[in-house]
Amino acid sequence: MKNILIIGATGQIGSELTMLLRKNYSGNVVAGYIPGAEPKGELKESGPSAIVDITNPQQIADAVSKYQVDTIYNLAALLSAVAENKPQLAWKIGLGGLFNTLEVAREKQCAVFTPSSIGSFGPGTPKDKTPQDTVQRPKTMYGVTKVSGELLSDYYFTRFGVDTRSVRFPGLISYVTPPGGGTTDYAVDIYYSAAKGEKFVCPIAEGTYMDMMYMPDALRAAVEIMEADPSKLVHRNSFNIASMSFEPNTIYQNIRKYLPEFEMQYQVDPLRQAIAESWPNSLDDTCAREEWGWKPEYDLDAMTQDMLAKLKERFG
Ligand code: AKB
Repeated sequence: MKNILIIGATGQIGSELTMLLRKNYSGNVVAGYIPGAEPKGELKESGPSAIVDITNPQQIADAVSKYQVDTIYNLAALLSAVAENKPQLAWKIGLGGLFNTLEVAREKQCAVFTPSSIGSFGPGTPKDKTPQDTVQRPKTMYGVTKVSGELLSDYYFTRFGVDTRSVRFPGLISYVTPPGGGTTDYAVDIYYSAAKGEKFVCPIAEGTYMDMMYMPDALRAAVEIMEADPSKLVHRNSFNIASMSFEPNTIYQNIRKYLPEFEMQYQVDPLRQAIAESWPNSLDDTCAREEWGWKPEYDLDAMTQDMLAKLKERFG
């Protein structure tokens, strides 16, 4: 049995991870949310929820005490493009919020999962098959919070024994809850346009490669890293994980296999393009494979078939 608190449970990852954890574990799986982003439908009905604003340490501590939480999934963050427009808030949530979470975890002996990202790398990082341990000098506030979060999480493990673990997520693609304000969002939006029969206007230039992952693989990674045998972990915060790397024309051509009429044009967004160009083309995930058995299940074609089938059910 596990009692779990998910902070940011109604966001892109949280809405699906909360449901998966409720299926996997018999204890309390508490959906932490902020006012204005209340859980709805199955997410609301299937388990407890609590107002947990990550910038409010008392709210985190109260939820942890009330539900005897032993594991916290900290999913609160502003995504990369939004964070560039609101850097102060991005730091407050990303780093201030993580500090609050780790302090509660230290006092109440909780394990903590906090995702990092391909955004924790920068232009000085080797671009192809980026190694696990390498240069991390990001140029975005999002990246600065992610690399600082990795360091802070490792510090709480070595200094206080808090069981912190995490992965560096690529762009995540899902048909459930849309992302808000990321650089990789185009790879979600393109499927919505295709399924609705609309032309897609791509904000990222042809030839710009980034690592991507289908949500079921990402959710499995978040569960498996927290289940991993700690004696096998050489690394903790954070593991490179990977499943596919593509650029806009590759995904467009893949969708056209199933929808030959689908059209796309480019209208590059300078902010997102600059961020994308500062990130790696692809990550080397050997350490995750060796230390806790990470293995993706979806490639681009399998993801496209599933995304189009699910979105077509919704949009007809
Ligand atoms: C973003 O684009 O900001 C995120 C990420 C890759 O971390 N999806």
